[in-house]
Amino acid sequence: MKKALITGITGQDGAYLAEFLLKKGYAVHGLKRRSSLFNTARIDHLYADPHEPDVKFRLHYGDLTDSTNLIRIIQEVQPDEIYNLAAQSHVKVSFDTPEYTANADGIGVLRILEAVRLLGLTQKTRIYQASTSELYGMVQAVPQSETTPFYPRSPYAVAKLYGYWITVNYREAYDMYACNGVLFNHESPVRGETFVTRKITRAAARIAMGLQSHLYMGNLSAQRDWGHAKDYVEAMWLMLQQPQPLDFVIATGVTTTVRDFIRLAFAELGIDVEFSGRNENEKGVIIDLDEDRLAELNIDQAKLKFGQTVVKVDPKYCRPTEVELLIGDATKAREILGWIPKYDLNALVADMVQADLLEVKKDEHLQKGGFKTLNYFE
Ligand code: NDP
Ligand code: GDR
Repeated sequence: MKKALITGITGQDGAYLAEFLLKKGYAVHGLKRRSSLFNTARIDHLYADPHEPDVKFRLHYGDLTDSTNLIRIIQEVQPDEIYNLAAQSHVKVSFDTPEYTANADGIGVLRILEAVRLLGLTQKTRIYQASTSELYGMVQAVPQSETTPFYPRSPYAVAKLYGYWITVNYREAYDMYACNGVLFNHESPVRGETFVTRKITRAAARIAMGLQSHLYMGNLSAQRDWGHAKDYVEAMWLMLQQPQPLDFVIATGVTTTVRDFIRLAFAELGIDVEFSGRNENEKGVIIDLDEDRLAELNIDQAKLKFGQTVVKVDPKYCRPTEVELLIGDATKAREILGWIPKYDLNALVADMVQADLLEVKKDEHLQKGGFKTLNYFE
């Protein structure tokens, strides 16, 4: 039985990857940070009582900023594959916590590679490094592929640039099987609530149900190549099953503005939104309601009004330096890995919006029963 160690197992990708590897028959070990509240909501369905014999899913307390702890866990687990997904992964937050982000997202990668080298596991353990389309930053050429030059635009991207190159360097210097997946944005119903897609789908569902009146956004013109996390974790695994370690771009090849993602999310609920105004004064307004769709989803139309402003701009959500346009060329992954995504943008939006609508309906029941629900929207 193959053993995998996933750092960042409590995050979006970690959860999907753990589920994927367990289905493939792997024993899955995960690195989990200590926190004052449980932080395992995304992987609770995979949990197995560690007191039972032959448990295939185990968690270890650890942190990418603590090398002694990483060495101990890797020594204990002796993994065939390490997926290094742990990171302070929010680009805007990296401007607020640049030093920590560099430590976890940059030097953290070195700590993993060094641990494997020091433990004499270079010929046994294959390593996947979670690299990112943020490396392309300021647009040099589109679509972006494995040969497009990097120009990072945030402390997050600069830290990930170090992670990218130290992975390449250890591969070349020590003959390690280590590779970078340069993944473009990928989302899902368990995407962190402060990333733009989830912020939108969650707010659209709450606005439809009358629990919130509008949504504050940053740069509506940014363009992203959005895929589904379920498709992307399969690509991570495929990268570690090849005869040679190579770096791959993973993307859908379709780019969309934040503004259009908002339109699609509301449209999934039967609400037509149009935008007017410019920059800070831009706003999104309800221009039509699809009565049949609203009825089908049990949404009370009386809570929605034509002309209601549902999107406003707050510059505090803009970044000091922005990445305006990402669109990936995943030809190499298609040709060598045989990787083809199953979800397109419409399927992704539908999956996320429907999941959030269900959550909001649950919240509505709780509120009617006098219970408090999560009410935080940054
Ligand atoms: P999430 O933010 O959902 O998950 C990040 C994970 O890393 C969480 O498990 C988090 O733990 C953990 N983590 C954060 N800091 C540390 C640390 N110092 N030590 C140990 N664990 C830590 O990210 P995603 O799942 O979306 O992304 C996975 C990886 O892929 C990240 O490295 C990200 O930068 C990268 N990436 C993501 C893309 C995307 O579109 N999703 C695209 C390209 C790259 P906790 O739950 O305790 O916070
Ligand atoms: P990104 O994702 O920075 O691409 O990084 P995010 O969803 O945060 O932003 C995408 C784009 O939307 C614009 N935007 C807003 N973003 C947020 N979060 N909140 C807003 O209110 C808002 N309004 C507009 C942003 O300016 C940006 O242009 C994600 C992360 O998962 C990284 O870890 C990963 O490496 C990259 O994707 C690929």
